[in-house]
Amino acid sequence: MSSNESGSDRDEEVDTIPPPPENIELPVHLPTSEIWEHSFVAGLLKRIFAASLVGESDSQYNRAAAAADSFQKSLNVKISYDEAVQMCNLAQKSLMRQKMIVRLKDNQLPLTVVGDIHSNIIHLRRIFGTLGWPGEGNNYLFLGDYVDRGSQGVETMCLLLALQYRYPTRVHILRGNHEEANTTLGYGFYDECRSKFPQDNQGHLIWRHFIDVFGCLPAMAIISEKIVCMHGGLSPYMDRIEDLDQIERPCSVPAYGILCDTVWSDPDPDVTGWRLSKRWVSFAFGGDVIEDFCKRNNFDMIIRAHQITRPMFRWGYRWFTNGRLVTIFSSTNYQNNNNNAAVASISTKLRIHYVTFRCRMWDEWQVDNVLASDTC
Ligand SMILES: [Mn+2]
Repeated sequence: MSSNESGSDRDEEVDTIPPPPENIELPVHLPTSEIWEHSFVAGLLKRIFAASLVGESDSQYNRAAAAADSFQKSLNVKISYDEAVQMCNLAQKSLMRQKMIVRLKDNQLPLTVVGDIHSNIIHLRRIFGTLGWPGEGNNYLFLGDYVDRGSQGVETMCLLLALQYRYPTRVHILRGNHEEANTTLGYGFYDECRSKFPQDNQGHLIWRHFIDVFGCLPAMAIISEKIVCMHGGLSPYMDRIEDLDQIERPCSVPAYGILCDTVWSDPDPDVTGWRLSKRWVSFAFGGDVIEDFCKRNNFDMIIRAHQITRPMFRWGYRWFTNGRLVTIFSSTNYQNNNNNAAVASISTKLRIHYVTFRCRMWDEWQVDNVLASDTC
């Protein structure tokens, strides 16, 4: 595969939300040896798959609420404190069976790579409804940033953890910079836990459980030895990929170093080499760094998430360095930006096809009138 070749694939646009499967029996397409059967996990998945949408039609954003987008709507599913605790406990064990770097083989293709979700569980379900429910023949790799900046981080996290538990060879979830105590304290997930579980100290305790899970998440995936995926980007401290494998989990994301950069750094077309990041954490790196890294490690390309910039609003993804790196962002209407969103689908022949999900407000708003957000 050459990365330019994959860039020329015809893109597909999707602007409908498929209904949840009518038969909410979970798919049994896979051999039973690949399914970790657990009645609690299966029950939770069925409930989330079958849940209806509820709109906040009284809001001042009536028009948007009527649109079939995530904006001002939520998924009607209630997860109890005990259920969330149980899911976290199971997830930790499941995640710790994997290494810090997940190595996906040819028999784990086709694979859909998904970028930032940020608590937008409705859009997450829309992705599954369009590209196939997990366990039905399509595999998934998530690049982190599941929580914060939205209202259903608990539900999003429980859905992803349940899927990873049930289909451990078919669903993989990596760590983003928001899967960390400090970030969740500042961007909404901690407050969401407190408001959803107000009794006693349950909100704080459930947040602690999720933080323990975050500490177990792997930080990088390598697909067929050719495509490397992470949330943020490269690190000047990482000579060889294997350096990341040396970090012991559970762990927090430190203020500097390989793991910090893997979840925080960004490519920058105006930079040569390394420069301190405008985020005040980690670095920005240039195209020369990307080329050098791919050559040294024999990779074709890098797929990462972590950013939504104005040029990405139309298609949800953006190329750097002649297609050697691509950024994907997978949540529509992020922070009311009316942006479209994309996922990258990788075929069994390692050809990449981008699917853009249309934000319902896209046609009605002029992109020039809204502020670009550069931080995720
Ligand atoms: Mn991020």
